[in-house]
Amino acid sequence: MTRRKTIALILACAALALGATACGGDDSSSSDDTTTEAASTGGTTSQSGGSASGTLTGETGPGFTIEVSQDGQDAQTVEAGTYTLDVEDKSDMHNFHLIGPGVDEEVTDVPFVGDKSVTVTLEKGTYTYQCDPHAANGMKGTFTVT
Ligand SMILES: [Cu+2]
Repeated sequence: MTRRKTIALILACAALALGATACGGDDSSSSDDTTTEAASTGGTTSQSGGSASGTLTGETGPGFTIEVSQDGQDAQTVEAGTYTLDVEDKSDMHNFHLIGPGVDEEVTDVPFVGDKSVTVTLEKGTYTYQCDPHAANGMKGTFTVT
């Protein structure tokens, strides 16, 4: 009985000691998040002519998800230009709506199910894609055009 207690105590101490050192040594790397987000350089940049510069893929449904991807990856930063936007609408309860500088395009409406393709010209700024009935429930996303 007494033996057990002693062992438990020793173990507890060891754990405490370990915890203490772990905590102590942990403070070294509070990286300063200096995001070089460059307070936006002036507006006039190449408006790369009329030709399509790529393809974006949109997907809405069948669940409460919506996304835009480029080259198979979630689109987060996209270069300005003209794009073919292929939207796959997998549900009759969701739509696909793209909103941003110069664009306010409901590519598919709620009852529509299937694929639709539109051409969009993206300018610098932030674009939001959403399902209108469920945007408030988080069924939306954004990407940045640079
Ligand atoms: Cu929806």
